[in-house]
Amino acid sequence: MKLLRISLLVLLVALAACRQPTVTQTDDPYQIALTAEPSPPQVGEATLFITLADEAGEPINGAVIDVIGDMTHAGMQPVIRQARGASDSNGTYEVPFIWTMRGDWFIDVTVNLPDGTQAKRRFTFTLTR
Ligand SMILES: [Cu+2]
Repeated sequence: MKLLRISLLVLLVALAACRQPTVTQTDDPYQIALTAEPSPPQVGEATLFITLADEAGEPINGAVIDVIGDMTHAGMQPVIRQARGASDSNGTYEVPFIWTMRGDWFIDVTVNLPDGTQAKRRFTFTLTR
């Protein structure tokens, strides 16, 4: 995948043990896709590629995307990231990530669009190694 000059802001934040229930999918017209490299995913460093487009498939740049990676079991330290796409990123947002354990993961993506609206999706992955 070719990426053009994407500026990234990466935040690593410790999260309190008590979490709020979250909406994992909003009803909106946006096309949001997420892939992980390497694929299939394995424990260790990774890169998430999130693509964002409108209803017509036109890429949306300039969004701020919050990413929370967590697992289905209790007591997990979530992996928290944030990405900002450059104005010429062609709707692709590159997020450095780390898979810290094998097992069942979910990646909650919150897209903060330039017009102030939010779109949320949940993506699931199973790491076997
Ligand atoms: Cu875990």
